[in-house]
Amino acid sequence: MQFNTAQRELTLKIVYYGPGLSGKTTNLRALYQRIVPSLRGHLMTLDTADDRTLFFDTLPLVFRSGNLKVKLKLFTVPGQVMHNSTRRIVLQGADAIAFVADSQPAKRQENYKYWMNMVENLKMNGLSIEALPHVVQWNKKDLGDGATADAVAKMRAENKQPVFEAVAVRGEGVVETFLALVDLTFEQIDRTYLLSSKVGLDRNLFIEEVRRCLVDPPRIQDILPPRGPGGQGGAGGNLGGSGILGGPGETMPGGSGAAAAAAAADGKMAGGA
Ligand SMILES: Nc1nc2c(ncn2[C@@H]2O[C@H](COP(=O)(O)OP(=O)(O)O)[C@@H](O)[C@H]2O)c(=O)[nH]1
Ligand SMILES: [Mg+2]
Repeated sequence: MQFNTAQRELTLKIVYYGPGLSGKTTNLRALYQRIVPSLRGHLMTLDTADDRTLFFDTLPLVFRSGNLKVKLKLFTVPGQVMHNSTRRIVLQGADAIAFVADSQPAKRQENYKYWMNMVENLKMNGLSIEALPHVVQWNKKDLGDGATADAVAKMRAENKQPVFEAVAVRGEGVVETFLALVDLTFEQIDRTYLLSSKVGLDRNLFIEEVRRCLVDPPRIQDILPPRGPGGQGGAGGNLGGSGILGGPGETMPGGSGAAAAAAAADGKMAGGA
C-alpha cells in the first residue's frame, strides 16, 4: 500500500496468481469490459501467440472516495514455471491476492503446486498469505467435475477465505471475485491505518465508489456471506495444508510433501537463475 498524505492518494496493489492458463488474464479482460467506459484505464496484456502471458498484465482503476484519490492496480502473474522470478517480482508490495485455480480435474495438482509456489514467493518478499487479504476463485467451472464441486464445497465450509466459482470467458464470477477482494482489502488496511477515523474513509463508502466504477455491479451483501465465527475476514487462512487444492495425498499422487518440495525446488531454481 502506498498512502501519499500530501496528495491524499491511496494506491493498492492486487495480484491475480495461479497456474498457467487458469484464466488470470481472462479475469482482467472481463473486468475491463465491466468498467464504466469513461473510467477505464489502459489494460496492458502481453501474450504470446498461444495465450501465454509473457511478463504480466496490468489494469488500473482510479476513482475518488471522500477526499481521497484511490488507485487500484491489478496485476496478473505469468503462470509458466520458467517465469518464477517474474512472479516473485510482481508479488512485491502486494496488498491482496486473488488466487485463480483451474477447475479442470487434470489441473488439481497444478493448483496446489502454484499455491505452494505463491506461499514461497510471498515469503521471499517478506509477506505471508495468512496476513494478506485473499480470495480463491475456481475458474473454468464449465470444465469442472463432481470432485471439483466437492473441493469447492469443502473449502467454503472451512471458511478461511471467500471462495468463488467463475467462468471468466463468459464474465461470470469475475466482478464478484474482485469486489469481495477489494472489500477485504479495505477492511484490512483500515484496521492498520485507521482510514475511517483518520481520513473519514468508510468501508461502505469505499465499496460504493468501487461499485460505481462498474456496469451493473452486484450488491456486496449478495457476494460475501455473513462471516461465521472464527472467520478471519480474509486475513487468516492456511489453505496450502488443507488438502483443498489437491494437497495432502487425497487427490494427488505423491502426497503434499512431494508437491511442496517440488514447488519449493521450482522457486529455488528460478530464484537462483
Ligand atoms: N472453458 C473455459 N475457458 C476459459 C475460462 N477462462 C479462461 N479460459 C480460457 O483459458 C485459456 C487461458 O486463459 P488465460 O486468461 O490466458 O490464462 P492465464 O494464463 O491464467 O492468464 C484461454 O484460452 C481462455 O479463453 C473459463 O472459464 N472456461
Ligand atoms: Mg495470463
